[in-house]
Amino acid sequence: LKRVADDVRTVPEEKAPWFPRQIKDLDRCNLLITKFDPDLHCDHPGYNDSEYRKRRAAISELAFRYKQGDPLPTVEYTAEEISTWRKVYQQLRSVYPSLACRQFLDSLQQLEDECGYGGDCIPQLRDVSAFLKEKTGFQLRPVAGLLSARDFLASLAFRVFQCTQYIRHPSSPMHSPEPDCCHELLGHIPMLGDREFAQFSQQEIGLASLGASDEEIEKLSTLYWFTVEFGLCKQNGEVKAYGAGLLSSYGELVYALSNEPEYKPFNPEETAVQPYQDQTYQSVYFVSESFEDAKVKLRKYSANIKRPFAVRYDPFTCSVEVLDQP
Ligand code: HBI
Ligand code: FE
Repeated sequence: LKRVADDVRTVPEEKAPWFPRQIKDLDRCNLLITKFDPDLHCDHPGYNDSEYRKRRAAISELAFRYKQGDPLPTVEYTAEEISTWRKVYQQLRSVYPSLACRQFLDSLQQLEDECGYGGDCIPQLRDVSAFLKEKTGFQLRPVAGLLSARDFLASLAFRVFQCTQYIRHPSSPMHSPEPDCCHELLGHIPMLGDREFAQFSQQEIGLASLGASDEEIEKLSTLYWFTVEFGLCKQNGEVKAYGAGLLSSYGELVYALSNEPEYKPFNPEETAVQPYQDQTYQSVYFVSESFEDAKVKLRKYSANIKRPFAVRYDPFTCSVEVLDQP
């Protein structure tokens, strides 16, 4: 691979959409999708609750003001918020041992032992980020809500996970139409504490997305949906959940493993074009033969994404090098 110097570049990648080259460029990856915003959507459980919306706005403000490198903001959660967290935590915790994959369980145990996870308080992003940094090099960044797929995926290339800090409305503790801290802290964080999963998120999803066409982003985002969010895998002859959307929603977790929905073998070419909906439970789930199998197949898929350039992450400078095609 030959490195293309900026001044002699024959501009192949300038035809590609802009993408972050340095970790501080993530300050520009902030396109929010207002699809589920409680201020705008009358079926959001918080729509008629002005106190809730005010609280959400205050927590969003912390994310809007955040710049890469700032200390992560802490939130003093109210008794009501902690009570919502406790309900979610206790109900999910009781079914994890039988329904969650081994990597998730191992990592959650460490979070309980070393990072204060439990029903009594909502973990702070600052503590969780320090934990992840030590385990897998991932760090957190606060975000005000659902981000565009392109911006969200790009941050993974830098081992940065964009994390919401508000909590779902107390009227519906078992489900949230949008990501909230229960989804992030219970669904995503334990998996990001697994080295293999962290590597796969950065490499096969994050780096693969940089400068990709809109069509490719759409497909990667669908793959993300059916793996990182709703993936199932076999372990010791049993089907287990590793997707964060499942591991943070009691109702859907039980449903997904109930034999009621349709199951298909995970195959990236097919999975990437499977239609899905984000309003209610999935009607189909993709099952991989093992955790390893999902990784290997996704790696093969993303190696075939066509781009006029290649990218390589330099962990010393936290930046992405752009290389001409080998
Ligand atoms: N934004 N904040 C946030 N959290 C997510 O989990 C998330 C997102 N945007 C898009 C997304 N997830 C995925 O569904 C894919 O589109 C990448
Ligand atoms: Fe998610």
